[in-house]
Amino acid sequence: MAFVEYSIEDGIARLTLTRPDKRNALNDKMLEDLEVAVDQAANEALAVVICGQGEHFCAGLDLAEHSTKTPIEGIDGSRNWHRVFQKIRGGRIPYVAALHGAVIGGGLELASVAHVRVADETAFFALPEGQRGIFVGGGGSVHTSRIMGVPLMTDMMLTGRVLSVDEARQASIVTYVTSAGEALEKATELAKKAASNAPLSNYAVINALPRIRDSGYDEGLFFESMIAAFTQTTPEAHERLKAFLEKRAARIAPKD
Ligand code: 1HE
Repeated sequence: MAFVEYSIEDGIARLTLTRPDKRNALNDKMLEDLEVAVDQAANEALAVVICGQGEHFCAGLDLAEHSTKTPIEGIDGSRNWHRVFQKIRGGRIPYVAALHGAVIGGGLELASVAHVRVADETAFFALPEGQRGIFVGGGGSVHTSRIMGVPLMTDMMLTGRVLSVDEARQASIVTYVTSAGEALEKATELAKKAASNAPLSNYAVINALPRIRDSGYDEGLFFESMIAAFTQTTPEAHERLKAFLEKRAARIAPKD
């Protein structure tokens, strides 16, 4: 039985974590299944929504499996997470995470590699690695810390602080909050919007923006100019710019 269900409709793939009896805790098999689904989406989809079945998005690392590992197996395991998560974070297509219930430990690390995060009001966020005697291993010290900042992440890891969805929004961990049960619908709507962009622009947003953020000021500006020139000289950009000038493209409307 696969622990990640894959479906696709109108170019939007949906990846569902399907281990609700264990609160979608991520074991080695689920990580393998996730990689298969991520690879399939890379070949078929324009954007992806990732979500969890049951009452919770994901309770993090499967602690039962973890406790039986030797140190070197632990390193291999963590590097596996990094490899699979990097396919999400630095792939070709945008991922939107639809979060609800527990978004804990490795679950928050998984959410952190999505490009947009939506949570419903039932969501709560924690990093109880310290309580379990372990450390983040799914890239959280790199990705999650860049999203919420080192001070808040340190606080959560040291004190066991649990964030409500409103606190998560204030910390930019999520950028949309919905009523209970509506995160998936909102995430799908957002994925459709992202999917309608030029694929090269999406690629640049996903792959250039984080690198520019991590580079120096001058290097960042130079890199930006190169990407801007590269994207705006493509036939797709020409056609999209022409469509705007010929009034064939939708106008930006004020927020209602
Ligand atoms: C699990 C896991 C898990 C649940 N590994 N089995 N993550 C954590 O420290 C979070 C631990 N989990 C919890 O705090 C709670 O389970 C929840 C808040 C997520 C959900 O609570 P609840 O009351 O709905 O469920 P439950 O009764 O606690 O759990 C239901 C079952 O799921 C139960 O198994 P059962 O056989 O007794 O039915 C739990 O043992 C099981 N379960 N969470 C294994 N995480 C790459 S490094 C990342 C490092 C981390 O992720 S550290 C954080 C780990």
